[in-house]
Amino acid sequence: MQTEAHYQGAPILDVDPFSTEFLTDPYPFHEQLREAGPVVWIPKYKVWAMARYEEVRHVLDDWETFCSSAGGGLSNFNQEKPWRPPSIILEADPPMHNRTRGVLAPLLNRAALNKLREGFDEKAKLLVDSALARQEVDGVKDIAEVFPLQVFPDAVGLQKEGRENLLPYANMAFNAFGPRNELFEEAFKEAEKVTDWIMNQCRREALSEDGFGAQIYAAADAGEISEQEAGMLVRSLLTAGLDTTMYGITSALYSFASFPEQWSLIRENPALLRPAFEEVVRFQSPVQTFFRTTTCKTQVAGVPIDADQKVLLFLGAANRDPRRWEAPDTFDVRRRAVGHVGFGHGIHVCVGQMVARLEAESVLTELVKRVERIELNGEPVRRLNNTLRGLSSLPLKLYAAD
Ligand code: OVM
Repeated sequence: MQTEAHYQGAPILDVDPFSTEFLTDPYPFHEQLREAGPVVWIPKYKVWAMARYEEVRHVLDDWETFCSSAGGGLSNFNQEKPWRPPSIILEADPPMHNRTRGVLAPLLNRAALNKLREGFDEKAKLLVDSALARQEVDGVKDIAEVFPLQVFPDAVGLQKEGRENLLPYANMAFNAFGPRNELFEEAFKEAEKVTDWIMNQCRREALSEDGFGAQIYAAADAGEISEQEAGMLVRSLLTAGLDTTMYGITSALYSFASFPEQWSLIRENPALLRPAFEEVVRFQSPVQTFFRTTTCKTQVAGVPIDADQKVLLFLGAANRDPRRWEAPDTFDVRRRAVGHVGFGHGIHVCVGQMVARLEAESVLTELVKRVERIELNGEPVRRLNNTLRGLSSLPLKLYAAD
């Protein structure tokens, strides 16, 4: 790595944010990116990068200059064919974005989700029953990957058969935000079979009559969107709604196993549980990066940026920017973590964030009630992904409260 050279007045950083080295331990690279300057040029991918909180927020606020319709990943849809028809919400600008978001948002707000809470809590209780019975569990394979699969596909209204395609599809989509590296190629090995199943489940006839899917089609019946757009919004839920929450719950379990005194704080004061999950999202940033594309010549912090350029936003680095956060590398459930950009920010801020919170709160509430201590019981195994940061295995030992 080197920082001496400059490009259009900005430091050049010769890093590969999608390399094994970077993804395994991003923190030293994040610091280097933040300290190099407010805007950095990454020659390997010919992209502008921002890792400081202020600039990341600024770009996310200015959706007219930094658009999403050219893709949320490295690929520039103005120049390259997307791997799938672009999302009509994530990869769309106003006015289209507002119309599609207007359909999804009311289904996923806190009031609407309250109807799901009881069912989620029951499932969480059963899951913690069996985890406690075993005492030694894998936090990923036995909890974080299990719970979302027990609640989310049912909430959407999916058939039971073929649900094993959901995770591979999400893994494809999140790797596809990065370059065509080995992670990308590996994820796409069964792309056709997985994609076919997903697209089939997006049809009205494949969905139950009482889930998010049916509610999306009701918006088509009401004339807010077309029938085809309804299918595309179901696809968005299936893409963004499952893997992300698994990574979120994994992040929570990993944080509390690593910092047991923080678990004790929540046990003593369960009111801390909600703010604690925000701190988990800030501290671990399960979604590490997103891209925007410039719609015109602009400048950020004095650095001129041409039109049609890709801008890489390091959400995870912004969430640990010492310019914004006190002791940013300390996991502290008592801090005010609100304002983190782990769910993004601005018009594209995660529309499903209340589902994520509800799932995490269900699991953590049950654990807080019944588990005195969560101990690491072996080496966690990292799962690398071009966008998501998480684990494939998290050996834990649970100590029941009496
Ligand atoms: C989508 C979508 C939305 C957010 C994240 C995401 C793959 C996808 O609309 O398909 O990640």
